Amino acid sequence: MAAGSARYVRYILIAFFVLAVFYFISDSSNAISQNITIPHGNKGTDDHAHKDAVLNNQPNSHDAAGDTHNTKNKPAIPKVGANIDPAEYPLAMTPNDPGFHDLSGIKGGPRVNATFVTLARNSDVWEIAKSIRQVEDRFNRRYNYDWVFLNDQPFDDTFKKVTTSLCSGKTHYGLIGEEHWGFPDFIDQEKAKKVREDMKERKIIYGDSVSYRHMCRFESGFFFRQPLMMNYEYYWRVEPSVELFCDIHYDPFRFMHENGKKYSFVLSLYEYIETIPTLWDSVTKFMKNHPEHIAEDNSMGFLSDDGGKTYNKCHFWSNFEIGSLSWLRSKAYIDYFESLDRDGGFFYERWGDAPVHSIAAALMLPKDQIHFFNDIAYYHVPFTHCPTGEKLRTDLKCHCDPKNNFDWKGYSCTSRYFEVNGLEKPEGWQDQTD
Ligand SMILES: Nc1nc2c(ncn2[C@@H]2O[C@H](COP(=O)(O)OP(=O)(O)OP(=O)(O)O)[C@@H](O)[C@H]2O)c(=O)[nH]1
Ligand SMILES: *[C@@H]1O[C@H](CO)[C@@H](O)[C@H](O)[C@H]1NC(C)=O
Ligand SMILES: *[C@@H]1O[C@H](CO)[C@@H](O)[C@H](O)[C@H]1NC(C)=O
Ligand SMILES: [Mg+2]
Repeated sequence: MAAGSARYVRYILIAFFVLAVFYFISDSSNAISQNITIPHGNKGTDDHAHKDAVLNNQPNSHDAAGDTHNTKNKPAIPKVGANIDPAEYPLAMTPNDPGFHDLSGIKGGPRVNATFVTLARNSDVWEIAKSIRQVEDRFNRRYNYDWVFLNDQPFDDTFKKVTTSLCSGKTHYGLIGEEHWGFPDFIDQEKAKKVREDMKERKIIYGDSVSYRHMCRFESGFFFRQPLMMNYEYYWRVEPSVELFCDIHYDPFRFMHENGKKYSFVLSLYEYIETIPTLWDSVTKFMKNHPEHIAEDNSMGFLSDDGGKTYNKCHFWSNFEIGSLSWLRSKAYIDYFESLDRDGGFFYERWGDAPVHSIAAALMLPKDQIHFFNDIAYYHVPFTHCPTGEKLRTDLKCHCDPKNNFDWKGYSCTSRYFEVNGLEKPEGWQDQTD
């Protein structure tokens, strides 16, 4: 009897021990055994339930699908999140920095409060799919930042299914309210219509389009205050049909955040003057009414060749932007947008969001808060930014033809940007001027 009960006690102890070991293993490999169901279970929602989405730290399908679930061969799951000391994970910016060449798995270290953002129609689904695939392959598969999609019409199931399947981070879908996509009441509809007819006759690109104007006004003044965007501090704008040609080895959001950058670009050029004949008058009026918003060390030299009297039409191309949402939500930027909006040029002309953003950044930010990402190679029809410097291109496994690089050609404003900022042009630029 006594011997028998001792045996039972032993069995019970062993059972406990086995359970404890099992629990320990399953807990330490929690993220793996959770599989992709947990992160994906939260994806594709329209609601604003954001819970743990910001600084999201779940491994994703790329991680889980790529390997077997063999914990022995699996590298430790990197620490990822908000509360990690950035000093523990220095940004590897050049090939000589430790960790630069490691592009495998989920990158450890902190994440910035940031998201990708795309304005698109349902019919753009396959073109945005191409863009997403490249952004994920070249960068986001290792970082898993969220992606916000915005539309003036409800997104359909195909759009949501396709984009959610391609994004490694969480996806959110927002419907733009009428107050952000339509004619404000102070616009004279007849006058606006006459302008469109006239521009159509003069064959000005998108000159007769109403929706293009709503799009430009939305991107100028409203995307950064959509409810879904209020959950973030930084954004990276991605349009349908764009390409990324080089690996991105470090987190550009972290670069922006840690270096105090508020706006960035890869391509710059001259605007068609027919679309903005009175934009500079409007800007001049704003500067006079709000001298308090003009930065002391501004980039007026980028915008004007005569100290501000006239606009030289230089702007950063806004279909690519990584920037600060807090800056766009600041009183300075809102005062600027509202002042321009009242003057009516989004409808009585065809002001683009590119010159609107660029003029704001150049006048209201100190020079050193604007950044040129030479190492992010990019294409949006018809222009290419392919990094200058053969060593850089091979280090980053670029697949762009350097002959197509637009930076140093006559119609680009990037040379002027370098001059205004006293920057030295990258070696080899002379070979790409035509
Ligand atoms: N939801 C929605 N999105 C739009 C509309 N018009 C444009 N967009 C989006 O707004 C962005 C800019 O529009 P684009 O048509 O690419 O304008 P663009 O870049 O000046 O011109 P392209 O050279 O044709 O690319 C893209 O992300 C489009 O998908 C619209 O009417 N509704
Ligand atoms: C992983 O996910 C698949 C499909 O969602 C499910 O069938 C499987 O049981 C999951 N595995 C684990 C370990 O949770
Ligand atoms: C991210 O930024 C938004 C907007 O400022 C803020 O409301 C939110 O609390 C931030 N999230 C985190 C985790 O810091
Ligand atoms: Mg476009």
